[in-house]
Amino acid sequence: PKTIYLKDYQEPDYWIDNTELSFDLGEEITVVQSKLSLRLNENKTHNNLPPLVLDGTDQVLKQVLVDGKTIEPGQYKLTDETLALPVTQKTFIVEVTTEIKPQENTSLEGLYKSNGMFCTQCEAEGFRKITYYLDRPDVMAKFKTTIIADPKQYPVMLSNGNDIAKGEREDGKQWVTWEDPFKKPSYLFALVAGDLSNITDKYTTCSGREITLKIFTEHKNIDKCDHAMTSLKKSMKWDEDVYGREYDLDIFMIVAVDHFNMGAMENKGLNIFNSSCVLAKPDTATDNAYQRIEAIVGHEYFHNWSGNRVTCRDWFQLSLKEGFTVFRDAEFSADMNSRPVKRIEDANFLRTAQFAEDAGPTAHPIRPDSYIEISNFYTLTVYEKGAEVVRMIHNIVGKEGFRKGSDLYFERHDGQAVTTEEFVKAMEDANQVDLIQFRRWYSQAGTPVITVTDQYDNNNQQYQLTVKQHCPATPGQTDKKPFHIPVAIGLLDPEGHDIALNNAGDTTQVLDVTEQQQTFTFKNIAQQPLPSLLRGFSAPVKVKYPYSRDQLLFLASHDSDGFNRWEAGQQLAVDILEELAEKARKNQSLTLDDRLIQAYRAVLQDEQLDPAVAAKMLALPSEGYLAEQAETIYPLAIHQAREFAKQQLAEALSEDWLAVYQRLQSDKAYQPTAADIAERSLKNTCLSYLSQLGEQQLALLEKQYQTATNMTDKYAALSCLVNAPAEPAKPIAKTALADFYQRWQEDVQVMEQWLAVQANCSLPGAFEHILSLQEHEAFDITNPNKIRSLIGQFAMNNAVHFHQETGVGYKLLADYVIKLNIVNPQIASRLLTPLTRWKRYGEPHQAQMKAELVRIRKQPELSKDVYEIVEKSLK
Ligand code: HT7
Ligand code: ZN
Repeated sequence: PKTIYLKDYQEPDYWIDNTELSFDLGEEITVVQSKLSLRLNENKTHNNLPPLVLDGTDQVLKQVLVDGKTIEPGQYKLTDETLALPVTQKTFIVEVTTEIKPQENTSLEGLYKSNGMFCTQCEAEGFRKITYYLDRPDVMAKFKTTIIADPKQYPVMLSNGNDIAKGEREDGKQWVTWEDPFKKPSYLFALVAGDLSNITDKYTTCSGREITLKIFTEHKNIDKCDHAMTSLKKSMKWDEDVYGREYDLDIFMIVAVDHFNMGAMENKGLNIFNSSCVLAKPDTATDNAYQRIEAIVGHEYFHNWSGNRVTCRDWFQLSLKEGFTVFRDAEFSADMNSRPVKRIEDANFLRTAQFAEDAGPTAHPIRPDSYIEISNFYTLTVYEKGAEVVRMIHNIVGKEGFRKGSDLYFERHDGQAVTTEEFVKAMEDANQVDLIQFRRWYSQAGTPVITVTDQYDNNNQQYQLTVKQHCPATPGQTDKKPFHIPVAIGLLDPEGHDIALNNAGDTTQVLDVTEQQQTFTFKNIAQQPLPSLLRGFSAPVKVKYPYSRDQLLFLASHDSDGFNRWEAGQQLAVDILEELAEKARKNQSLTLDDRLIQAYRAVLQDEQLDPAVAAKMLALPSEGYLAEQAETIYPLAIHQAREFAKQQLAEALSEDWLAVYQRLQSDKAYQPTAADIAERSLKNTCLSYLSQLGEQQLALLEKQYQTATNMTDKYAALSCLVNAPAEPAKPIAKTALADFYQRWQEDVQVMEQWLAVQANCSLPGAFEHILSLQEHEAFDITNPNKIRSLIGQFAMNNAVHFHQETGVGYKLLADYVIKLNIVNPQIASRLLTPLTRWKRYGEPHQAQMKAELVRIRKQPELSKDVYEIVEKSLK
C-alpha cells in the first residue's frame, strides 16, 4: 500500500461547484446518478488540460457523460480506485451512473444498511464508495440530492440542507429533493432512509431565527430521545454565548443508528449518531451515558462551525477541526457540569491512553506527516492531545484573547478549507503574540517530560525552580527541539496556604518554559515552600519532582488547586501501588502504607467536599494508568497490588464507607443533574469498596440491585456483584445477570452494558464465561458496539485475563482482528491497539503478543487499515 505525505500536498486540478445526486434505493441494487459541474483550477499552471481523475471503489460503473456526450469505455481509464476522464474544456459537466449494494456493505463506510435503514458514513473517504468524485476535503460544492424509494419501507428520506420538493413516480416509488445552500466537502454528505419516528422541537437563535430540531430513531426508541434534544438546545445556546456562533440552516436533524464505527458524525444539518451516543432514559441509561450523550451532541453540533463552515484542507489537518472541537465540547461539559471533575477525567484519560499512544510504535504528531490509511489517524493524539494544544493557546492568550482569535479565524476562513497554520495565525494576529516556537506542538510527536528541582536560599529569601525538558524519541523523530510549555505553578507555605507570587497577590503563575533548561526565581519567600506543579494540568506533559509521600499527603489536603489536590492523592497512590506491585512480582508479603488510608479517611470525613470530586479522590489509579507509569509492565503484579490495596482500604475504612453510603441514600426521582450525578457517583464508589468486604455486605448489594429505580444504581450494584470476590456472591451475581438479561434483552443499549460488565470481570473463571458469550444471541460480530462491549472491553480493561500467561487472551483478540479485517477493517485495526504495545511488557507477555502480531501479518489480503498498524508495530 501507498504512503501519502503531507509534503506532497497539491491543490486539485479541478474544482466542483455543484453536485447533483440521485439515489434510487433498491433491495438488490441501488442506482446512483451524479451530475458534477467542474471547473479548471486556474491557480495551478497547466500545459494542457489534465485528465479528470475521480476517486471511486466498490461500485459498478454504468455510464459516463461529459457535456451530455457518452464517453465510451475505451476513452476513460478505470482502476480499482479511480476513473480518469479526458477533458477538452475549462468548464464542463460530468454525469456518472453507478450501481452499489448497500445491503452487502459491512465496512459501515459509504452507503450501508443498519436494521433495514439506509444510512451513510462518508468521513474520511467513504463518499468514493457511493459514486466517483473528487473525494478530498478541499473540494467544496453545493449539493442537491434526490432520494427515490418505496414509501412503505422508507417513508422517511433525509439528506443535508432543506427539503425543497417531493412527489410520487408512476411506479409508486416516492422521491424527495434536498438542497444544501452551503458549499461542503463530500465527507459531510449524508443520506438516511427508513421507517423512523421523530421528536420535534424548536430553537430560536440569538438573531431571532426559528430552527426546527428533529431527532429520528426506530419507533421502539422514541421515548429515549429527550435528553439528546435538551443537550442539543443547550449546545446551540452555549455556542452563541461563548463563541458568538449561530446556527445557519432552518432545520437540524439527528438520526440514531445501531451500526456505526465511531460515536457520531457531523454531516451538515443531518448528524448521524451511534444509537449508544444519543438514546437514553432513566431506567436504561447510566449517568455516564447521559453525560456522554450531552458531550457528543455538543461536539457534533459545534462542528457546524469548527469543521463544516471552516473545514480542513487535507486530512493531515484533522486536528484543526477535531482538536478544536474536543476543546469546545470539554468546555461545554465543564460549564454544564463540574469543571474540576471534567478536567480530572480528561487529564486522567489523556495520561492513561494518549500517553501510551505517544510511547508506542504508532506515535505521531497531532498533525501527522504521512499515513497509509487515514482512518487510522482518528486517534487520541489528534483528538485529545489536539484539544490540549488548543487549551494551551487558550491559556496563553486568555479567555478574551481566545475569543478574539476564534472570531478572526471564523471571519477570515468562512467557506474555506484551511490548515492548522491558519488557526494559529488567527490566534497570533488577534492577540499580537508570537507562537512560532509553540507550533512545534503540531509537528513533534511524543510526551515531553519536565524534571523540576528546587532550591531555597534563606538568607536572600529566594526560591528557585529549575525546569529541564526532554522529549523521548518517537518513530522517525529522534531529536526534538524544545517545546514552549506553559507550566502553571503555585507555592505553599508550611501551613498549606498559597504564597502570593507578585504584587497583585496572584497565587498561581504560568512559567513559560521554552528552553532545554531554565531557572525561575521567586523573591520575598519567607520560608521554604512546597511547589504545586502543573496546576490544572496546564500542559500535556509528565512532571518529575521528588515529592516524599508526606509531601504528597500534605498537598492532597491543602493544595488550593482542585486538580492538583486530586493529583497529589493519585501520585501518593501510584507510589504506594508501584512498591506493592514490585513486591507482588517477587512474591513478597504486602502491607499497605497507612498514609493512603489516612488520605482516604480525610476525604470520606470531609462533608464540605464536592461529592463529585470526593468520588474521584477515592478512586485508585486504574491498572491502565499504573501500566503507563511502569518502565516494564507486569500486568498481573499490578492487578494483584491494586486488588490488595482496594481490599485493605475497604477493611480499614469499613465504617466510613458505610456511613457515607447511607448518608447518600435518596428516594428522589432520577435526574441527570450535576449535583445528583455527583451524589450517585460517591455513593456507588462507597458501594464498590463495601463489595470487597466478604459476606457481610452482600445483602446491601443485592438490595441496591433489586430496589434501584434508575440504571446508574442498578448497573453499579450489578457490577459490584459480578466482581465481588466472596464465594457466596457468585450465585447472587449469576441470578442478577440472568434477571438483567431477562428484563432488558430487547434493549440494544442495555445489552451492550450487560456484555461489558461481564467482559470486565477479573475474577477466576471469567475468561471461560467471556468465551461462551461469543455464542450468545446478544453478541453480533457485525455490530461494532457489540465488539467493543465484549472484545474491546476485555482487551482494554480486563488485564488479568487478557494478559494471562498462556497467551489465550491475546489469541482471542487476534482471532477477532483477523475476522474483522474482512468484515470491517476500521474496527479490526482499532481492536489491535492493545497488542501494539508489546514492547513495553515483560516476558512471557512480550513474546506472545508479538507472535500474535506476526500471525496477523501473515494473513492473506490484509486491509490497508490493519496492514499499517501491524507493520508499524513490528518495526
Ligand atoms: N468527525 C467524525 C469522525 C467519524 C469517523 C471517522 C472515520 C470513520 C468513521 C467515522 N465516524 C465519524 C466524528 C467526530 O469526531 O465528530
Ligand atoms: Zn469531531
